[in-house]
Amino acid sequence: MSAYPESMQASIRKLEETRLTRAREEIPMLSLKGRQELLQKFHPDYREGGRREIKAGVNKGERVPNELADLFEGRSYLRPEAIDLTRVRDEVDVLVIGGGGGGASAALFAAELGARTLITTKLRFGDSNTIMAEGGIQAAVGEFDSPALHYLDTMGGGGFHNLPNLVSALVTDAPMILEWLARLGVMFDRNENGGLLASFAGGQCRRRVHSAADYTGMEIMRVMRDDVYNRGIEILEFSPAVDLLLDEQGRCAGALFVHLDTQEYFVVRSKTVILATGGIGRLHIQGFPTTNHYGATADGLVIGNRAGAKIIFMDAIQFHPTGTAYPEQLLGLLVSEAFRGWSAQLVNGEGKRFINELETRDITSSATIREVSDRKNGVMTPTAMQGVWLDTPLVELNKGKGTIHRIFPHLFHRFHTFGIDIMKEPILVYPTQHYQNGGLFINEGGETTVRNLFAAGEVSGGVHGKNRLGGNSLLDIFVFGRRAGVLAAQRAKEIKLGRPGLDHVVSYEKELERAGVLKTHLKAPLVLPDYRYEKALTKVHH
Ligand code: MEZ
Repeated sequence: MSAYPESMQASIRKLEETRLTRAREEIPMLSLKGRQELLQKFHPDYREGGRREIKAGVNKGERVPNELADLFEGRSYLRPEAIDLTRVRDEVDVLVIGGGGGGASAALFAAELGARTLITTKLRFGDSNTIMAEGGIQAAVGEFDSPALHYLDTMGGGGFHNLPNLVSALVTDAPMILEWLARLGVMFDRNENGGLLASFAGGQCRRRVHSAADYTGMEIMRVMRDDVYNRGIEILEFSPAVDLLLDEQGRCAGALFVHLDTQEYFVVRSKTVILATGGIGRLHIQGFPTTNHYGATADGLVIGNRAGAKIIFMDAIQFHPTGTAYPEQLLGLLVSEAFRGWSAQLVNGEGKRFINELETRDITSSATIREVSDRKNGVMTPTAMQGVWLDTPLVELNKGKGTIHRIFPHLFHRFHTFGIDIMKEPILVYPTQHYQNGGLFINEGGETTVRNLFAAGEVSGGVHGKNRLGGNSLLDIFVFGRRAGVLAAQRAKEIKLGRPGLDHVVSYEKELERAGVLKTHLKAPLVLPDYRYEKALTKVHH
């Protein structure tokens, strides 16, 4: 018996009727012009009224999503005048803020160089978008692949906006990072000869995504956490950073924290600081659901901006084409792009394909939005959510029986819990907020425009241009985590700690006030998402 309600089954029957002919159908990739038109008409980044200018600080004039602009206009989490900056809990060489893959790798490489290193994290060590990553990590190690091809794909995927020096660092470090992870003990999928298995993601000319089934991030974090614990690196959990501290010369010199249980604040002084606070999915840009973990509330961007770090491409948000649209309990959760790499097709309510599934994410998501909102070919759920089908049984048909159990055990189990057998029935999907393509501007060493402040992973920007390719995020956190960790540890050797202060917070707020946009009722960073109002879950605009 199907777990889908009768109202959704008519379209499943249409999908089944067309499956065998569809399986052989070729849909050409769109022309550059066709892509541009589709984006401009249907991608949420281009929606009228979705973004506005920042009115104060170093990023004045930049356009960012309204939800982030609100936080940039909020008040500091703690009133600077009430802070006793002598309440110092720790004094270290390298302070790493964030407990995902970027933070863990930065800390490992800094500690390796002898730096006294501290990791702080808002929730538990490992709670992050890294641990939720499904599909895998890119690295050009295949026989007919090269970093040069990886470079071209990444630039093309980002609309050629990407900063070339960062892309070059990304793709040339990638094989070394993959080997480092494998040596640490990450159990990547391998073929019968022991070689690394690789699959396609959108926008790639070669199979280049390496996975550990469909829980690659979980497997990587298992190993990362062990290594951090084994090396005795200190970790402070449940301790969000609520502001950065700058010395008399405007260099980063530590951070101010609040303990989530006690609400007491404390200071960590540090010669260098690495922000690895992750993404912003829990701001639910334009009401979209998200794939992100609970702590993804833009904290690093908020405190980095306030401290004077430049941002780049923060107008570009990534909506992953295959967020779950049914059942409602799974709304927005990721259904890996790897499914499309393994031949699953996107199918509308009439049983027809509407886009080549290996177009980049911005294009595929825009095509789905067009299918639902403009062409009215979506499939409606009983709670009026709409989506299109991801024809997962095709994977078993094309790639052989048992492929889903082997490659997608986690997703099989997740849907099975709700009575849906994805080997026999499709999954209803709709774009979901997945990633911020931009972030804090960094150089190849991971340093931001504030001296001694580094950033790694999703909080940083530039490398992905305006649209990241699948598998480049698990890669970027380790490439730039390592680079930031190494440079911060080296730099720390030359630094004499200055006197940390919060004057920059006071002057930023004054500037907001003068511009008439200070939101006195809103504390920033948000720290935890706010689900008390209707804004959060099902308010997707079709
Ligand atoms: O890099 C990603 O975001 C990725 C590979 C996600 C996925 O679809 O699995």
